[in-house]
Amino acid sequence: MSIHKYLLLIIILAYISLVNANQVYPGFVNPESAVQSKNGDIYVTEFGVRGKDGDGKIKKINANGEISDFATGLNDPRGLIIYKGEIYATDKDVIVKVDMNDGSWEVFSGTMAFPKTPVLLNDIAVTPSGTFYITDSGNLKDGGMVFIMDMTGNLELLMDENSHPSIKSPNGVLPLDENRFLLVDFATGVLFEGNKKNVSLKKLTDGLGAGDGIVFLNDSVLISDWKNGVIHEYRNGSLVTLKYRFESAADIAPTFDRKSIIVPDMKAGTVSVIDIEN
Ligand SMILES: [Ca+2]
Ligand SMILES: [Ca+2]
Repeated sequence: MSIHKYLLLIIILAYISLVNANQVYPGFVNPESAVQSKNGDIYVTEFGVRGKDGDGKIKKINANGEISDFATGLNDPRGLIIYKGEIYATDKDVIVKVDMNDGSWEVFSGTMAFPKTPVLLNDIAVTPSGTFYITDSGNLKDGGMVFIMDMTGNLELLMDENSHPSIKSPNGVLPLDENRFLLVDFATGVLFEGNKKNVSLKKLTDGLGAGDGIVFLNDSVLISDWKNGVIHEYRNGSLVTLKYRFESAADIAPTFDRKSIIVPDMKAGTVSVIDIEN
């Protein structure tokens, strides 16, 4: 490598570390989603090889930054959430429940429990009273679905392309209260506000690229854009792209103190924790 190329590389690396501040944890194989528990542990899904069964994991980053396998033997886990002391995760075509004490897991809702055959289960989110929203991204172009699950594991189809033609490949979902929720579509980059009670869907904005995760933080909505490796901020009806750069920003999550966000970078194999300046 010539001295000029070497210096250019140094400048690029310095720039990357400057714009993506705080901690970066390497060594993940296709990390997709993260959640932080109140004691500071960060749980990260990694689906390994897509379509290969048994190589999916949930890894744990403890408060000292040490990374370990927490739950193993999964297939293609993506979204995960902590509710009443348990982890619930989507795993390709089932929902699993993971014991937070030892990482042992069981299928909570199997494939046959779905009213329509799941294809690529993606995000999972829950309201305070225990209504789960689960997205299925279909073939990533269309065929997606949004399901509702209760605490007994019973599932209902809330919407799909037949009932709502703008549903193509739903990915990130975030409840706002017991009925209203935000939904972003990976295929079209459209952000919607939905209503479970009257099964309605209203477009808020487009231009989100391949929309993945949604976080509500400090009166603004942050949406990761997997394809462009950026995070967009939606506030008061307008859209701004934040300065942070990734290879492929997957499903973002707030830290437990809600001061920072956790960004799994699927292609880079890293998990970053970044402060969002306001
Ligand atoms: Ca896999
Ligand atoms: Ca996702």
